Amino acid sequence: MSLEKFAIIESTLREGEQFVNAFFSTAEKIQIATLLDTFGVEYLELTSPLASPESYNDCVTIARLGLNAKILTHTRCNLEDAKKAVDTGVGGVDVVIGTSSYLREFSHGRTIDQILDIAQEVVAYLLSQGVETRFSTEDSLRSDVEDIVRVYRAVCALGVHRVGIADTVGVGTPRQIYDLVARLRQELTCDIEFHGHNDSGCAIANAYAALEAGATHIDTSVLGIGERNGITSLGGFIARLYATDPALVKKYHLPLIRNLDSLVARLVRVDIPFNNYITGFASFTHKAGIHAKAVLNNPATYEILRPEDFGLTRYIHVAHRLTGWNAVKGRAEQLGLCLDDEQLKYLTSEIKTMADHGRLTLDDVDALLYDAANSVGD
Ligand code: HCA
Ligand code: CU
Repeated sequence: MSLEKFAIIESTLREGEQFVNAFFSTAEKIQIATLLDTFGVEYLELTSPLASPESYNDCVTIARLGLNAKILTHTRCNLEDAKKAVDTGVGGVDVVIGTSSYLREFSHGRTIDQILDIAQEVVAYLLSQGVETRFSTEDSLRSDVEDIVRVYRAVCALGVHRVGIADTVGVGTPRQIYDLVARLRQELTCDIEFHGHNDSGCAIANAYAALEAGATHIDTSVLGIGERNGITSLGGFIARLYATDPALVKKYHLPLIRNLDSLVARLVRVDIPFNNYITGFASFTHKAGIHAKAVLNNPATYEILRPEDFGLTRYIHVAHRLTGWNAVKGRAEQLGLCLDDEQLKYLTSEIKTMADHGRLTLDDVDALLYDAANSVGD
């Protein structure tokens, strides 16, 4: 497994801009880019300079910010686009062309032989300009493997830095991705990037499988925003790696995930989903009595992510009918109240009965605990 050596290509400012609600002003792009850079991603991918005049200017501006992350832009695989990309002064260019029969037939209309020619022409040009160069096939999962291997071999022979595979429609399973990357790893000496959409919920697992099979670069976006329902989420990918071994992500400034998720959610006008990795509002909330008891004794019983490492805190939810007396005791201790075990057990049964009749709040529970503590000795 090559999990230790990987880089993140953060595409919130490219794939993320393709999310239905996304519109980022130049100032907002700079804010996102700067925060991602402080977080520690190795690359930032920006929208094609051909998309609009402002997109061109934004590439120039962000390339000149002097960030640690390498600035990439993303274009179609033709010479005109590649030249414009180089003109912006970015450090690298990601080119992509569709190789599936769907895209060959219904999008650009080229044959594999024509793709081979244009790929070599564009890659040779980009390399001659001294920029880091990546060549990727769109819809790789629905392309003929032998076709894409042939094209990758040709660009690899020219010295391309990276080839990319893109699960453009989110159809791949972890096993398919693993097998495809493993095959490419055998065939090629250059780096391998994976870009995966999340239409069937596999984007994070697929990115992880790609790494296990020898991929070196993974595309992400904050909250996973992108075309349709998006791609591998930055926070989710980090959670996946951390769960394997926290050392894998110690190069990143983990507490900034919360800032990144909040910033991007605000800018694209969505709430952070309740079940989001790390930053969902319920991500570190424990509810059932059995869970609460064990977590109070040792959080590792039910937590593979330590909230402290992400600048977050756990919450034990006590105001409901699944609660247990250890959780109630924990709450009484937080409030500095002196109640013995018998009282706590009695109060727990009271809470359960009250909760059977409707929603309880923490204030309701606190009031009960305060009353009981104040009446001691009455
Ligand atoms: C796109 C398609 C793309 C490209 C991915 C890549 C995809 O919207 O341009 O360059 O690796 O999912 O295929 O995002
Ligand atoms: Cu994509």
